[in-house]
Amino acid sequence: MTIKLYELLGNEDRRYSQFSWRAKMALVHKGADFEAIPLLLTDKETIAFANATSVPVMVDGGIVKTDSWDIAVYLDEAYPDAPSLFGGSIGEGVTRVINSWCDRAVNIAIGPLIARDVLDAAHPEDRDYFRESMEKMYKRTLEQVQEGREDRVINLYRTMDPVRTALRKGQSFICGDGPGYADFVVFSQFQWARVTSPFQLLAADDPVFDWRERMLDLHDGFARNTACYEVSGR
Ligand SMILES: N[C@@H](CCC(=O)N[C@@H](CS)C(=O)NCC(=O)O)C(=O)O
Repeated sequence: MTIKLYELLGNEDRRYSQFSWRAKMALVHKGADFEAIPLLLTDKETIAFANATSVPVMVDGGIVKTDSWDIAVYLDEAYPDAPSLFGGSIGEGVTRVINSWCDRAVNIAIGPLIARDVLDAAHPEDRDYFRESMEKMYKRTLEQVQEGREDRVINLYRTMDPVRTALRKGQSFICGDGPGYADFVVFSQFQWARVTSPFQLLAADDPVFDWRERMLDLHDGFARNTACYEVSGR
């Protein structure tokens, strides 16, 4: 049966929900048959059946999951014969830490660098809502949040140091020789930026840049082949 995955629809078909990218990468890794259903940020009606106000929302037969982490845990439990996302309970525990670190550090490092660009990447019908909710969160205008980003991108470089160090030690992915859910979580942040902003986040000589390229190459370029800003060296 085809799994349904609700995600966000942006301007010119940009799929800009980073949490949905986590779920989509997990589904592709699992080899699952799934259909991505794009909806507007302001369309809460379509996902009301799930008691959700945010995406991703996943429907697999009678099972409904409304959080990216829960989707990953469900997929590994429900489809144990497909390639693993966590590699067992120790991996799940460690990935949970990566998930929190990503939400609290990587997301926070990238968000202010692209905040105003994301407004343009949002669907025109969602822009008022997006600006209002984001400016309430940041307590500043999106223009003010993004201003001076060239001087602040160093914060992202520093934030990524644990990943960079591991890659320099010779592992190709955060999960080791092959990718797992921890890679999808961190990658989702860079994919969000790639889909919404032309701003250069990574230098081409950064090992994190090469890792991001490997992530984009997975599954015949599944993540590469999406509406985005493709600028070399970012
Ligand atoms: N913890 C949730 C977060 C989901 C989330 O915040 N999704 C955003 C899009 S990336 C959303 O739908 N926001 C709804 C809104 O701002 O109204 C998860 O991991 O799934």
